[in-house]
Amino acid sequence: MTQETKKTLVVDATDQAAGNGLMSRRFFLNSALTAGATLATGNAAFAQEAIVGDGQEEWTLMPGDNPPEYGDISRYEQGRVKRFVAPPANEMTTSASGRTPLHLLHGTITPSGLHFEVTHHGIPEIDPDKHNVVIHGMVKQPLKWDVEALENYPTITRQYFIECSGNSRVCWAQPEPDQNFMYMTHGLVSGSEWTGVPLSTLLDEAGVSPDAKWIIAEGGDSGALSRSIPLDKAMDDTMVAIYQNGERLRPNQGYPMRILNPGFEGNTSVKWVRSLYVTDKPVMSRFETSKYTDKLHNGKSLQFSLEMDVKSVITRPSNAVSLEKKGLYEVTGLAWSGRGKIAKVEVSADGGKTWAEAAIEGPVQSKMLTRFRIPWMWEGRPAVLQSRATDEFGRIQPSRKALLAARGKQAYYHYHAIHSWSVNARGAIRHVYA
Ligand SMILES: Nc1nc2c(c(=O)[nH]1)N[C@H]1C(S)=C(S)[C@@H](COP(=O)(O)O)O[C@H]1N2
Ligand SMILES: [Mo]
Repeated sequence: MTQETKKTLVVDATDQAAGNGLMSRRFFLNSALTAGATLATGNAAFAQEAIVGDGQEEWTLMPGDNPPEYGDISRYEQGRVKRFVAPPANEMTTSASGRTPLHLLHGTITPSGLHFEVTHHGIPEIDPDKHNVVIHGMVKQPLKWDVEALENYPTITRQYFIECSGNSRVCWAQPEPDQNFMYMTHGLVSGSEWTGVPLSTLLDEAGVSPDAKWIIAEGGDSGALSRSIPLDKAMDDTMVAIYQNGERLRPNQGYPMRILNPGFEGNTSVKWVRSLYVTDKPVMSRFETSKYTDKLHNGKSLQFSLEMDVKSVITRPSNAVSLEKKGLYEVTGLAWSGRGKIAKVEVSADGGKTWAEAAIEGPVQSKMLTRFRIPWMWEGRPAVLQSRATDEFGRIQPSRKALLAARGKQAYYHYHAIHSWSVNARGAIRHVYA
């Protein structure tokens, strides 16, 4: 006997928060579930007798495998992987990236195996017994540590995002909006829990000269990637990270130790760090001159635009799915700011004409991904879904038009405009410029 328990959902005008079906962020709590509303993507109804199927699936008949020494994901989830982007064949570079599939993930912590990576000279295989980081230059006493020595210090554990400032760069000048799901537009940002020693602790021990202003961090990879970090930052929240999500760093994330500069462009978070040279001027390395500088309209370039911007993106729904039927959906995504906490995320379903405030999952953490969500009643009409983040300093994510006007199409790094997903009457979703 099948019981018809679904009631029709009565949508009160007061539940509507903005045009084209956006509901109050409290809608799920207040009315939807008590009114018996079902999500358009929700459960299928079932007959009482069929609750547990016929009980004959093979995994119910025999004990399963013994636990492995290191757990892996289900073999049915093996498609949830990064996208590897190799250097273009015509370019004299070894830079490559692996991009996080944000559209397949939830929460705010990126699984370590899916953290994006950018490596300009490949991934060195470092023996931790033969690797040290040294602090030298304008200090009283040069010092060095291997990873075991760092373990003896009081560590701090914090959640931070890392974003490559080249993330979303296809959105600057590419005439057609990129449709590679989210890999190419947003896959160079990830969030992790990092554990390490505050750099200030190590600098204090070495005794920094009062005239010092910069720290030159150099990696132990074959290209010795180096970046200049302002001393103020180094004394504030920079850390030498040795753990990621509770385990030692992965080789691609900088094993056995890396610099982590919270909120700064990813390139400054030097992996495999081996040298921290204290000095009074920046080093002007390749990665702060020919790369990671921002070309302006007038042909000049901005250097040391280190802090990441306020940014957000809807991860679901996205162009990786299409809406099968009309009804209630949850729109969710991520927001972040390189300066501090996210204060507010607004969502629009009508291409920015009207906005509703999304619910934010707390506690919100500074310089970390923040998840937002809002209910949306899709009536089968065309829609343009957008999210717009504001940080605690009042920085608001700009429209693409405003960002292009301010920075010009020659810009390459630090793209952070509002991202738009268009939904057509059949429920197909595409990335659009709006
Ligand atoms: N030594 C070294 N550090 C490096 C890189 C590198 O190629 N070599 N890539 C940088 C770049 S461009 C970015 S965006 C971040 C990415 O950090 P992740 O690979 O852990 O995500 O690492 C930075 N640190
Ligand atoms: Mo980067």
